[in-house]
Amino acid sequence: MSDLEVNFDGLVGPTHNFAGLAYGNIASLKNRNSVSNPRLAALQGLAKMKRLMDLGVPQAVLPPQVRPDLRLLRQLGFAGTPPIILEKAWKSAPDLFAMCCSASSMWAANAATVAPSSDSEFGTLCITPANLVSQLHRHMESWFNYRVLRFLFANTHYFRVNQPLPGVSEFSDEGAANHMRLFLPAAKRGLHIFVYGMSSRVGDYQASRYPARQTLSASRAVARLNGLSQRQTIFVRQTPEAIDHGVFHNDVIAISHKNQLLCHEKAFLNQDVFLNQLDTDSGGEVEVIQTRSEQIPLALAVETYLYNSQLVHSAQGERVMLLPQQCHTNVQVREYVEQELKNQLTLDSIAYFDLQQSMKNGGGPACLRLRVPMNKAQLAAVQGRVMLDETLYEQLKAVISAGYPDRFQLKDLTDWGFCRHLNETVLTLYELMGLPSDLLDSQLMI
Ligand code: SUG
Repeated sequence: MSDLEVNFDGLVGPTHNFAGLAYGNIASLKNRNSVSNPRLAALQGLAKMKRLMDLGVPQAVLPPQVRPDLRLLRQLGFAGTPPIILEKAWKSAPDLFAMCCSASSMWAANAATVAPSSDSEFGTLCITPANLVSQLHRHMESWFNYRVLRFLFANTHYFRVNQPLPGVSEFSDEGAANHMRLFLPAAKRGLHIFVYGMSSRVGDYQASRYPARQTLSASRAVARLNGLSQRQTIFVRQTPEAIDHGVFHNDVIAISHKNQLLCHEKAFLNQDVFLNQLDTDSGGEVEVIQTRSEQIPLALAVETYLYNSQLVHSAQGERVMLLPQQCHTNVQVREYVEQELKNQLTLDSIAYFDLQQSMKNGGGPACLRLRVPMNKAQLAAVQGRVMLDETLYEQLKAVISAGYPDRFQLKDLTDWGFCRHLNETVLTLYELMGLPSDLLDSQLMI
């Protein structure tokens, strides 16, 4: 049985910034070029991890990646020593420079899609890292994620880490942000919902304003790679209307936990048909809570990131919902959560988090974590010192407080001395987390 659900959160890196890189992600576009605070961003993310740990929910940390990514800048034709590469890129291609400096690996929900061993025909915990091909600043995370995951989940008796899908638009994959695993208590099995945004069928209604990021071909391939049978999977498409309102990933409009599915009524194309299929395929075991547009309009759901919340069971068995602070500030959303959802989801408590630095880039609580359902033996087989405990928490906090800038703009990274200082800080984090420094060699390439 995969009786634990471990949250692996991406630790925010020291170059966290607002470059407005993510077209279709309204918050990212809106905050383009505002001054960021990487230290605060990392501490806000760490505080969320600590809260989960205190609730008795197993919490792990994924390391930040090194930025600027000199390997990528070289691959794009910028040659010379690091200071020369940075200067050339900044002056002649500031957009590319910004992409190579993004700290977006913090949003671990996009790192991979996971199937527990109890669901997979391979009998191992299966992980398929996402190729993230829809945007360069995210694509560069993919190969590195693969290597980190291969390190953490190296024990092939328990784990299988696949390679990311081929890096072409037909297989555009953004990981667990477009995947929901439900658990059916009576049947004692998982049911996996794969959500895609793009149909390649001629004549199909497509989003017109913003691009869709996940394809059906990718979702089907991930299901195969993770050893999931037809009986265990449902593939459903996002509504183009939602995408055009800024729902660039499914986890901005739907959330699942155990056998509960909470979603907006505009989340899925032909939603009634999908929900009927879900009911049939689950033998009536899934409890669905749908929000009507009169209760929360799509635009408000996106603005407050209501669905980008986390639903967890504490060690004491309490049901807790963790939401972004924005859901508390907005009265309409707060009343909906506290007066309706609390009963419908039978919540014992509700907690709001200040994740403003991540939210300004369109990343809420759920974006920051990759859920890994596993059992105790598998958890014990994870390599590295990545499980959060009091000591690791204090150590990470100290390194962040001492080494991360509290005021940051992209231009700061044209100073190679400053970059090296940040790289040292990242290396210290790797040491603390028991991760081999050679994982970083390809990115440092000094
Ligand atoms: O891919 N933002 C990320 C946010 C990812 C949120 N993840 C989930 N929904 N699971 C994205 O759009 C903005 C970076 C910038 O503009 O600098 C960015 O990449």
